[in-house]
Amino acid sequence: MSTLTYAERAAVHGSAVAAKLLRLMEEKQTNLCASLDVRTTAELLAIAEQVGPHICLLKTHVDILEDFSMEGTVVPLKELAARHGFLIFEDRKFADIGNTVKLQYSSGVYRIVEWADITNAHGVTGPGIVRGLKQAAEENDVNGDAPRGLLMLAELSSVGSLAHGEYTRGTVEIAKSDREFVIGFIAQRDMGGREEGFDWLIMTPGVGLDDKGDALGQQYRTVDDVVETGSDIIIVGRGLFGKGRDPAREALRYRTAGWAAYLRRCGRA
Ligand code: S5P
Repeated sequence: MSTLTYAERAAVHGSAVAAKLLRLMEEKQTNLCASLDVRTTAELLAIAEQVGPHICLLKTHVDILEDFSMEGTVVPLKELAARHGFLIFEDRKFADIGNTVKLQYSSGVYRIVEWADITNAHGVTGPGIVRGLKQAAEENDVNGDAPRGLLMLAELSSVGSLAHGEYTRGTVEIAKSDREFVIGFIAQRDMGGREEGFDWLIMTPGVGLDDKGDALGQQYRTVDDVVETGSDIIIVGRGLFGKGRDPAREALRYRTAGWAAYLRRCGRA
């Protein structure tokens, strides 16, 4: 795993969006990504406002929202992102042939490519998925001011996941097909690649300090555990806002734990 600081990595990173994210992590001193699986735009924006000062990234599942619209949801969310200084990650988990995912990324109700800095994809369909998504990202970025990055789903947090062994290795090979657009992985541990010149960001969901899991197969690991095994960004959802929790307080708690674990890993603690 990387023992460099986020600032050191930002300075030389080949992806504009990864460099931007790493820079703001260092400036804000946070490696926390808030995952807000909520049903209404009002809830999304209210929690985003509370956790905004503590996060580097906000992860959405916009297809859960009952009232999504570009004007009502995306515009205020982008305003919050600019005000608090965080990027937006739509957890779309694309999993189709290149031509189809290109359309899913750029059209329909959500037009994800227009507003999400980062999205993600499964490797199951092969490297065409990266090419299709990249074409949509390039076509959207006509002015060169909308850099986009893709994470590949190398491993999953849920019980009985099939994403391990050969599947994970194959997904890492797909990630190597595009050095600039693929910025890293959703994974539970480091995925290597540094000897070949890759500096992938590892983002890890399934993080919780108070619960072990849920009734539907989710499994939680602690902040220290995931950062020690190579996670660069901790993704926390219900740990922040579930069970009547106070999102601002919990975000500060996870942020503090995540930053301390990162400093220890870099030998700076
Ligand atoms: O392996 C995974 C990958 C993802 S992206 N396991 C996950 O749980 N996720 C996502 O992370 C999931 O879709 C959800 O949005 C979030 C975890 O939410 P929590 O409430 O369990 O922290």
